[in-house]
Amino acid sequence: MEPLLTSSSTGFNLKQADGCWYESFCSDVVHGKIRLEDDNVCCKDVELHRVQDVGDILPSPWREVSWCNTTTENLRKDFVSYNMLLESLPRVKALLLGPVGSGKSSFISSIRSTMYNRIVHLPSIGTAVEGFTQKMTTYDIRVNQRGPQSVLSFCDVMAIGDDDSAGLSFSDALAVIKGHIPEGYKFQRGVPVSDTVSGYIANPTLNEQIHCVLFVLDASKVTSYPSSLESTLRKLHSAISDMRIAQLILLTHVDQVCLAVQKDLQDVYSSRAVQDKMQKAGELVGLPLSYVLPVKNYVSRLTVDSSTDILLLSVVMSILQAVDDTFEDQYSNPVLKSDLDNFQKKCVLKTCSGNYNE
Ligand SMILES: Nc1nc2c(ncn2[C@@H]2O[C@H](COP(=O)(O)OP(=O)(O)O)[C@@H](O)[C@H]2O)c(=O)[nH]1
Ligand SMILES: [Mg+2]
Repeated sequence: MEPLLTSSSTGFNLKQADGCWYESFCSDVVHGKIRLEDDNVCCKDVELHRVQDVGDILPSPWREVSWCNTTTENLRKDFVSYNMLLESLPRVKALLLGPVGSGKSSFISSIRSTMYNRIVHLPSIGTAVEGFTQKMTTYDIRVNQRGPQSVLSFCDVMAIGDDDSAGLSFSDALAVIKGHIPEGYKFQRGVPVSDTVSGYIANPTLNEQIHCVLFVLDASKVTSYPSSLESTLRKLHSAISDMRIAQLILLTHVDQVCLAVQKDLQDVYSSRAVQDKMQKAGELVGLPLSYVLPVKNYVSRLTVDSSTDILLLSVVMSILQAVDDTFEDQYSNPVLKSDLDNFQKKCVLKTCSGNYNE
């Protein structure tokens, strides 16, 4: 009688003979002979239950999300009808900053996919070692493909490197944030942006500068990023805080750190692995967990789905609210055009050295 099923970890064997099932347990060094006194117990019916390791799934989610189509629709409506606190700011510019392959370009196409209700392919996505995105490119987000422009746009730039000599340098990142860099500028390693660059914007207005920085990190790599990247991120975080510009952390690839989340994105806030990675992402930059937003970009699906859209649209709403939160204390309310003009005058910057010319 050959065993039909053998489990080496439990010493469990299951056999069938003459229409009967027989079960037995062999002794092993770990478990010994622990279960049945008699071997080859004959059973009429055998029910097999597989006990999965549920350690990774928390008993209840730690952030509440209502995963239904109504939520997606409400988020979409809230986004397209959003009125910025600063009414005279026509467009919020969010900059994506992160290492190569963290999913910056994929995130932009994912947001467009959500809005167009179909998968959008941008040309600059891939796995080139040094990153595909070399140029400063601004992507507007329309409410649908031929519809009006929303209040939000994203700036994609060269990836930040493990240290200042590779990728976007610290001073170049600050120059982008302050609005000195013209659209289409091609970054060059080892050649910092200066005011001799063609199209250099010497006196950027509030509309030309970045209003929110999104640090984009890959959940499957947050525990293995080099410490040099951590110090670059922390330095940027500190400089951006001094400039009173909103910042958030976007944690991509959450589908790659937890099998349950890969199968069902709705487990994202029940997954201990995702929670740990979010915690780690916050620590890398130096921001609290509430600033960390998990997403799964559209990279393999050919159609959009409601759960993915909910996380993506939640990021969009968080950006707009974070920008409002940072402006709230800088303006009287209601916001007047004169307030904006005064603020813009204050924001005229001398150089890319990091200081406002107050
Ligand atoms: N599984 C998974 N793959 C992703 C995700 N986001 C991006 N990718 C993949 O990661 C790679 C790099 O993405 P890309 O957007 O070009 O990164 P960038 O260098 O930061 O612009 C591409 O192959 C994407 O398909 C995600 O959320 N989940
Ligand atoms: Mg890119």
